[in-house]
Amino acid sequence: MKPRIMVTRRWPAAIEHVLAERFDTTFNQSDAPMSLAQLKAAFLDFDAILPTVSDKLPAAVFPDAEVRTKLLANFGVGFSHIDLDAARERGITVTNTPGVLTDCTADVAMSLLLSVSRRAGEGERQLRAGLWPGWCPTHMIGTKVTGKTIGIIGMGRIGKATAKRAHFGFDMDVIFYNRSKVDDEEIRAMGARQLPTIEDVLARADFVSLHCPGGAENRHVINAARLGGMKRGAYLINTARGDVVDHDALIEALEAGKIAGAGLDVYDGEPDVPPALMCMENVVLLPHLGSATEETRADMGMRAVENLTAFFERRPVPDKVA
Ligand code: 8YV
Repeated sequence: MKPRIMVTRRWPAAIEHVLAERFDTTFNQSDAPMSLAQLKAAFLDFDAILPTVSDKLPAAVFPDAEVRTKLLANFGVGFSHIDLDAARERGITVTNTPGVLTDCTADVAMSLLLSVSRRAGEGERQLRAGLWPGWCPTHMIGTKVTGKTIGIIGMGRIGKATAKRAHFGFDMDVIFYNRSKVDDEEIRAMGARQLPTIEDVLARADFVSLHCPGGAENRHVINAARLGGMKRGAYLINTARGDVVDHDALIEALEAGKIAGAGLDVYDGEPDVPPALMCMENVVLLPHLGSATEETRADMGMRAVENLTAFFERRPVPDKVA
């Protein structure tokens, strides 16, 4: 008998085909995420659930009764939407999809950095509205990127890929904060300097790019005090998780002109975005596009398939996080 699996969102056809072939697969047919009640029920009916970042799985969603689910194979590298302790308590294995979305997410970080500093969103809005007054020496002047300092918070795979793009592509100096020591060939090749505290990085960087995980531990890592400690006129880029930034404090720092702008791909409580941010010209807002390329979504799907296959063949799962 094939394992029964629940896929919470629709995926590219090729991935769905592989899943349907290998497993007894149920796809959530709705375009909307499943409700908490539906997710809770799924734990009783399916051997594995394949959630995404749009499925919140706090402890309350895990049923108290004996569950059928033995594996949560998350589509995505970030898993702060899943309560790992609740999973462990019920003997449920959790996997993610690391590595395959590194490049595309770093690309989005750089495109936010370039767009916000060169006022691309604002310029495009003006042009489309038919309001472009024509070329003029003082029209929509932005900030030069080449040769500036980028501060990376969280030097994991995506942080490093972003740093490489910034350094080798734009001649930027790289400074970074990471909880544990990072010292390898790639770091040395970039001349990247690890600083002891987040404050040290914020005080020196012209662009701060966030690449740490979300969840309780990093909630509001970027708060009012830290925004206050950024260089005046610096930019904040977030492709990590929305809860890493205190959005109210960010709005205040932007309104006060303390920082020059922000480029955001993720939001606390997404898809809701604070209305104040929507009205700001110096903010570039993307709808969580980090991994959204055909190639990467296919790779993420296949990585989840590998985890599922290994698990049900009783082999070690490649990407176990709990
Ligand atoms: C994914 C992401 O699209 O992988 C992650 O952690 O943030 C995104 O790029 C999303 O998680 C899909 O579940």
